[in-house]
This record gives sequence, structure tokens and C-alpha cells, in this order.
Amino acid sequence: MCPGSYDPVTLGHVDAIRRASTLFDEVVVAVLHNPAKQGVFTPDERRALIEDALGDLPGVSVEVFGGRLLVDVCREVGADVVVKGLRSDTDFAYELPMALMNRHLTGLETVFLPGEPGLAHVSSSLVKEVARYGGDVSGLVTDRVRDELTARLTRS
Ligand code: COD
Repeated sequence: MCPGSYDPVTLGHVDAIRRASTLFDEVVVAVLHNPAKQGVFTPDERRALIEDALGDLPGVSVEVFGGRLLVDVCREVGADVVVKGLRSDTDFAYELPMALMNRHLTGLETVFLPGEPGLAHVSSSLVKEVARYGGDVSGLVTDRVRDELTARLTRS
């Protein structure tokens, strides 16, 4: 299970998902959205952008879940490992308590994969900020995400 908000998917996410797919026969990319929090893209739009970014990656599917614990989503789809990409020690400090909590709740284990160093500065939130103020996000997201993000953020 590769969970995230994916608002929107970045090339950092794509790298982590590709690495996961080399280690596991089946990978579920879970768009977990908080119904109380409005994103730039709807959950279904996020799913479509991820599917477009991944192409036909064997064994990888994308699903949307709202307002649920990750452990419950994993139980429902039969996923026994969570995979998270790590950009830095800051990521690790943020991810470790979640990994420990998930293990406490149901025994669900988390595997951390070192991210591609050339993408360590890439996050959905920074990409949105750059795009919002007219910066070029080419090379950080797919061309389709770049175009849709630019259209959406510069419209408002
Ligand atoms: N390089 C490598 N990996 C990256 C990069 C990059 N450049 N960018 C992102 N990633 C990886 C990170 O591992 C990250 O965890 C993952 O992609 C997803 O990133 P985001 O930003 O889309 O998603 P988050 O961090 O907002 O997602 C948090 C979750 C939704 C996974 C989390 O809040 C959750 O599990 N929520 C469900 C409710 C729950 O169970 N809560 C209790 C948890 S203990």
C-alpha cells in the first residue's frame, strides 16, 4: 500500500511507487482524503492524474478512500505492508510515529524507501505554491499535472 494525499501526484511519488512495484507483486496506491479538507483536485481527479502518471505499471492499482484509518483501508484491501518514500530526516521524524501507531493498532508494518535525491525537494505543497505564483513546475510533475495545476491555480 502506497498511501498519500496526492494533491497532486508528483514525480517524487511516482519514483516511490515505481520502487515499491519492483519489490511487491501487487501495489495499491491509496488516495486518502480528509473530507473536512478541500484540496486543489477532487479525489477522483487525483486518481486519474496518478493513473496517467504511472501508465501501465504491472500490478499497480489506484483507489480512493475517505475519512478512514489507514489500518482499516489496508485490512479491507488485504495489504499487509505500507510503503513510504523518505526524502529527509524530517520525513522520517514525521513518518515514524505514524508507522509505530499503525503497528500498535493492528500490527501493520511500514517499509521506508530512500527517495531519489534529485527529487528530495519535491512535495505537492511546494509544487502548488510555485504554480500558484506563476513559477514553472516542469520536471517536478507530469506535463498533464503541470497544465491542469496552472490552469486551476491561475484562474482563481
Ligand atoms: N520522494 C520520495 N517520496 C515522496 C516524495 C519524494 N519527493 N514526495 C512524497 N513522497 C512520499 C512520502 O512517503 C509520503 O508519505 C507519500 O509520498 C505521500 O505523500 P503526500 O504528501 O501525498 O501524502 P501525506 O503525507 O499527506 O499522506 C498522509 C497519509 C494520508 C498517508 C496519512 O495522513 C494517513 O495515513 N491518513 C489516514 C488516517 C490515519 O490512519 N491516521 C492515523 C495515522 S497513524
